[in-house]
Amino acid sequence: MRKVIHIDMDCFFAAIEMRDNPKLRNLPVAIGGSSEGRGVLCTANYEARKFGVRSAMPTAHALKLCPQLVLIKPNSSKYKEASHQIKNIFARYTDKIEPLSLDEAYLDVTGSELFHGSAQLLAEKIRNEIFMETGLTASAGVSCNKFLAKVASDWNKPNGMFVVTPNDVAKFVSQLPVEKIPGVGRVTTERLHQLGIKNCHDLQQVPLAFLNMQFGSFGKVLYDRSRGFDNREVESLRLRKSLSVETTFSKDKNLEELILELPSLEEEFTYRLEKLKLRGEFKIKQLFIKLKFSDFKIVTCEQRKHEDFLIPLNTNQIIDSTIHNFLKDMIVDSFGKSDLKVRLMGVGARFFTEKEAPSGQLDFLKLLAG
Ligand code: TTP
Ligand code: MG
Repeated sequence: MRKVIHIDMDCFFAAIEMRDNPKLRNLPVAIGGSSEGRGVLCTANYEARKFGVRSAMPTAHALKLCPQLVLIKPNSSKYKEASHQIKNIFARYTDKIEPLSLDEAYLDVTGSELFHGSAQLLAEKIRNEIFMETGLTASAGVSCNKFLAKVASDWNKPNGMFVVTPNDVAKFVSQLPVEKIPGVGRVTTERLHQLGIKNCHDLQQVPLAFLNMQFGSFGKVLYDRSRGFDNREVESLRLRKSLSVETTFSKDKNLEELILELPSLEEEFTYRLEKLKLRGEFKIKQLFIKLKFSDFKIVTCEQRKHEDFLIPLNTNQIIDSTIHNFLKDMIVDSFGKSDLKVRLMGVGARFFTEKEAPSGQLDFLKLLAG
């Protein structure tokens, strides 16, 4: 049985601005771009939320809802500093920390013997230390897996905490609205509602095969979460050693056709890497290509030395033409002189671990949350 704590800071950017300027404390405050430049809001304090002001809302619209709204431009260095402070506090209690963004992380505290193993008391201690050392409030969820801990941290927000014990799980999930399941956005919610499925109790009545048919691989996630199941590990950055994406073709491909498929895999890879970047710093050690032939034989080709090419610093477009050509050459190498066609192709990267990471040269992923 795991013990997971999910910590999420309350109206993070806005709370920092209110801390630094107490005059703002009782006013509706939002952080974001100006209404002239078609700006949007990063977040708003709880006072502004009473008027319906929300994250990602166009500033112009927010000002219509709440004309007295105090608008502040983002100060990202301050937010990063507070983010570092809270991560240092987490590190006092566990090394299994999975940051999800600047203000949010999962902590696996299964092995902790503090407070006689009470994760609830430990979460209380962490919230206290955050407040004492940063002047900011955090909310916490405590449970036996990531899903339940995350939902629980939202339960008594702001400045609150909620525990779902193993005995409470069935009762807790059965009344949970489907839109509370992380990953269920507006579109999935609408589709579930059309099917007459409003909460997890309704969802539990639906066979897995039907969910698979309606929602593809997300069907299994819905099936599990509606029962309170989630066996994903808390993945600390140090544990993350590689990232790969692959695709199985509906019809087997020859060499030329494989190369035509490369850009879409590169795009998917870039997208996944961008998402990882939000959680920390990753330095690529080695790229690789994987091919599975029609006889199911697998061939991989790895870049031998990272000095083989230099990835331009500070580029947003991670896969440029140099890397594209490099991957293309690896596909040609892996394919060799085969008479067979290929049913699956993958593109991946292995990362430097913290200890191995060279300084400087491969620093192209200087990351937001790092
Ligand atoms: P959240 O934790 O989603 O929001 P929050 O901390 O402001 O409010 P809550 O009390 O509901 O947790 O996001 C954390 C910070 O990330 C937020 O303060 C601003 C930033 N952010 C954006 O810049 N854009 C966005 O669309 C969102 C959702 C957040
Ligand atoms: Mg938050």
